[in-house]
Amino acid sequence: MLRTAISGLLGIEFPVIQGGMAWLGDARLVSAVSNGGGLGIIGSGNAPPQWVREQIRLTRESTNKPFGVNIMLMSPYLDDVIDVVIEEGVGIVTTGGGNPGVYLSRFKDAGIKVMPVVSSVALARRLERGGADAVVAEGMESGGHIGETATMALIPQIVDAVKIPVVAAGGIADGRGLAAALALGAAGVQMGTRFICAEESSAHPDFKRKVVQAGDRATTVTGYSTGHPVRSIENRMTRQYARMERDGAGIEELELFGGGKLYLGVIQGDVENGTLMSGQIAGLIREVKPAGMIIEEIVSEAELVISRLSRIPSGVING
Ligand code: TUI
Repeated sequence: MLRTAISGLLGIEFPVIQGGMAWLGDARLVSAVSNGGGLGIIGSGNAPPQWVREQIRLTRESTNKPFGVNIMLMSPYLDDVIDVVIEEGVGIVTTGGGNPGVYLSRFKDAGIKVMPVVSSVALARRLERGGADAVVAEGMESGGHIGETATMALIPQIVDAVKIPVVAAGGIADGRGLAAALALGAAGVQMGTRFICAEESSAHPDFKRKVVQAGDRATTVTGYSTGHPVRSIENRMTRQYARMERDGAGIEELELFGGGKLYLGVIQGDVENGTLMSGQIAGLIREVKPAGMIIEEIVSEAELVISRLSRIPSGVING
């Protein structure tokens, strides 16, 4: 059940993809997600190319299922990371944080399936023309670097604009979300925040606790003034950053202040002074559990929701 165009394209059992989170998308989480029938994605973020190569090799030691690498287009090591991904024979790439148009042919020539993460109809159209195999359409409910449009509005507009499969991301953490995404025309979902709280995630236990304890209004967006808005859990770091933005700090000063804060928060566990990138759906997450169980539960819940909806007699809603 629940096989879609995306499970066929990627060779995975369930249409559930793990977002390529910087530092957290390491071999342990990626292999757990892929072994659970989803698609694990190594999050290259700003990491040096050696780290990415090592994670690719470690992942292969722990799974023979498909997995991918997310390439963060603002990385200072971008070209070297692309070389590593091609040299290592990775089969699937997602991109984030920019327009991957100029790199598409390099990936395609290497036989890599490419799924850029987009937050607008215009970019989805352009990348389809450039040869993208699918797009991940990411709403502004997501954690990390975000666009402007919410998932509920973005997905059907992108679905109508392109012929390639569309994966929905942003604000999805359970089977209701997966069913809703399918109803909007998506072929699957990508989840980041839900997998922060996978048992196999290397997120610091204090960061996992912050996500589990988060309510619906726990996150905030900083960085509009730099052109790179980022959603994270509100803490001393985001309040200080917002104060600096209000006081007219320049991009350089803000970038200097923000530098290294993601690792500090999510790996080292400094939940007040670090950046805790997380989506709005953190409020729905109540416990840490194994990645395989997360996937199993979301798929079986989506199947239940879909079968309930399909049995609704016309005119009776929620009956
Ligand atoms: O990329 C993400 N989310 C991210 S990247 C990231 S790395 C980071 N690390 C430290 C500080 C700041 C960032 C954290 N979260 N999501 C995919 C995504 N891509 N969302 C939005 C976009 C996007 C933005 C602009 C895609 C294309 C784009 O194109 C602009 C253009 O040139 O057309």
